[in-house]
Amino acid sequence: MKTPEAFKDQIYVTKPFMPPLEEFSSGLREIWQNKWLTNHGPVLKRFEQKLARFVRSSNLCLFNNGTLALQVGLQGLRLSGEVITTPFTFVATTHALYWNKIRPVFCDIEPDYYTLDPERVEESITPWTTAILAVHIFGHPCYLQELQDIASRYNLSLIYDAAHAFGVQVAGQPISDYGDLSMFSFHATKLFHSLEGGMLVFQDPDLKTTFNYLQNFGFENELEVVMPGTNAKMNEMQALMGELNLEYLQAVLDRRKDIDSVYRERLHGLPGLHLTDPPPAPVEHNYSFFPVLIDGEEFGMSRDELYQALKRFNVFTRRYFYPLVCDYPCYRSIKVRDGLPVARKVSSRILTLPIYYDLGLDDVHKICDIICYLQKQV
Ligand code: T4K
Repeated sequence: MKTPEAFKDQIYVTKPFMPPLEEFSSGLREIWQNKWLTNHGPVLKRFEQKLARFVRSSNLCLFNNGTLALQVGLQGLRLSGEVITTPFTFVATTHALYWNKIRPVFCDIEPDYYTLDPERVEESITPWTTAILAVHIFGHPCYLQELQDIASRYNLSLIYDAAHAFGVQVAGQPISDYGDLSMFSFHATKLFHSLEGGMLVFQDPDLKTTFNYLQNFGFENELEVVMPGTNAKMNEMQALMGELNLEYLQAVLDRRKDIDSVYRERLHGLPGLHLTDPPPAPVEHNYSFFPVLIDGEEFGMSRDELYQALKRFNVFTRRYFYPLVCDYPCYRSIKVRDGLPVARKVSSRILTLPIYYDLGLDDVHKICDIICYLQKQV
């Protein structure tokens, strides 16, 4: 097989979708005229209303990033003690617990979609458990019914880190309909972004006031502070980017679906490369990542060797999420009940391939050519 040519420019795991510059500049003109840049300005209010229609709920609150949204969410629910969570996630999930002085209890994941394994969750409950913090990792919905049953039976809060799950629907309902609270990240690397940003969607309408206090220093009015809040507000430029991007969301989802199909068609059956099945109906997926697992022996090179080899072709994949969060020095002292065998296996084999709106299908074919070439070389 002829050696494929390297890409001229670097291909990253993701690239932000950018709306037409003219639309952004015309929005900036409005902001310039308003001279209102943050603290619940008119663009933010408009964006909030559009999102409320999108998630079919007005129980939402916007933040300057997803991490602070989650920290505020946990604080507003007044959680303490232990919270059961996954080690196979971005560090921010666990950091949000730590910043609330909550002890994370790491629990193993299931091997199909890499979300929390409900059986392991139930085994991890102690008298100190107050909540389950599960992650819809790569946009794969968790075992929603099973986790809800456990949460209801043990009277626990059920919180979803839905950082990857914007746009995911289950039986025609937004994924935020599940659990007590969902946090979405609108970071630049996400399929839907507001430069940086975050959103909480929740079931209890009374929480909205609490979250609004908590994200704005606890101010009730000029003279009264009702709780020790932080500063976690979304500003007007973020809101503008989000508002514009919402108009293009369907186009972004469609393109990602096409990219996902090409990868599946081209990489299916490649020895040592395991594709993750798309979530089954009635889930409408958002194709936020394209994760594959590499079995080093069968593939002929390890996941890390493939990751390095792809760089020589200017393809910059990522090992999301390796190492496991429980293996970072700041969390290593926390004992885990079992060895987290599934999470360890997945984390040591995972590789997420490039997927984003501007990635041409020819480029996806070329990435597949390179992977097939590397596999045959060994
Ligand atoms: N929970 C979960 C499960 C999460 O995945 C995240 C964030 C959070 C919570 C917290 O939400 P936020 O507070 O971030 O809203 C990135 C993102 O920074 C992070 O938001 C995201 N998860 C995580 C999965 O990925 P890095 O350190 O991998 O980002 P970075 O800068 O290496 O970017 C990745 C690639 O994206 C680069 O190779 C190039 C490309 N890129 C990046 C940026 C920032 C661009 O093309 N343009 C850009 O502006 O964490």
